[in-house]
Amino acid sequence: MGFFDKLKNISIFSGLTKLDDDFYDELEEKLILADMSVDTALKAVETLRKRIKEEKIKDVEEGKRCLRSIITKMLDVGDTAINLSTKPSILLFIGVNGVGKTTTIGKLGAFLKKRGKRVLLAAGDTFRAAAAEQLSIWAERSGLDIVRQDEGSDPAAVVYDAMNAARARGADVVLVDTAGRLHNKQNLMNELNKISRVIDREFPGGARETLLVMDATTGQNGLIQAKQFGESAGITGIVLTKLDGTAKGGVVVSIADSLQIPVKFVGLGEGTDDLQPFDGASFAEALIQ
Ligand SMILES: Nc1nc2c(ncn2[C@@H]2O[C@H](COP(=O)(O)OP(=O)(O)O)[C@@H](O)[C@H]2O)c(=O)[nH]1
Ligand SMILES: [Mg+2]
Repeated sequence: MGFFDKLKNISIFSGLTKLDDDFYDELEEKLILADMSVDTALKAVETLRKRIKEEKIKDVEEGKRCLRSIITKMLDVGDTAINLSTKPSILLFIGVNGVGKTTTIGKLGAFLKKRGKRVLLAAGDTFRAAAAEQLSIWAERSGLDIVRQDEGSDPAAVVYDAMNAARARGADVVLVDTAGRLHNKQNLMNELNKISRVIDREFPGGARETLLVMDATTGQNGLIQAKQFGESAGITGIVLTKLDGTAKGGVVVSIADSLQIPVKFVGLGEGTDDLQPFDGASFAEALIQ
């Protein structure tokens, strides 16, 4: 069983038997039902129409393969691997409350540890004590180091501590959790800038990523949020969570296409193993059935 089998496809091609005008209309409708934005669905269908004509495709099955390759290409907007080229490398997780930042850090920490990396977690969500507690549970479960401070302390101070701990303990990767409470852009920018300055000072030239975590079930709303965060934060990759059990995988394509930022990981459940590095071709194959 492939990992993306947990993604419910909506049988986009079922019932489509002839490559006529109805075919394109129905296809577009089904892509939108799978939570692709109208723009992205139109673009995919128009590209397919063109290629079917150019390549003189007659067979629906071949049309399906063609659409998969179009979707794969739309998803290919940058490097899907995370940059771990320096010791330590620093990954910052941002996104609104409840999207799955802390859970993703727990899962990714375990994933990296399994691959021989020394992982340090930084509990930069100091807004609620429960957030650091939740991260500590993940750290304990997977045997990862963690740096935390009291509720209400400055997230940049937590990051400063984490940088020192990373040096002392020889960490390969530092995963930094943040709060999702940053209700306006100025706030967000100030807080992220402050964290950035600390990292720059402590590890000049260190490999760094800012990963925007998004909840797939929020669909097009999530896309608007992502745009707002993206304008402030210099995002280098997307983590899309909660793709398990939704029939809304199409949103992945809209996100990559409209933000031109690569999806790097997807979450398909709440367990330790429910995180997967993203691969556009496998995803397109699972989505277009
Ligand atoms: N089904 C499912 N639930 C998830 C996934 N990722 C996170 N969650 C759940 O979403 C809720 C919020 O996650 P949390 O990590 O606390 O979000 P945060 O506020 O962004 O840190 C928790 O109940 C998680 O267990 C996922 O990939 N699939
Ligand atoms: Mg959290």
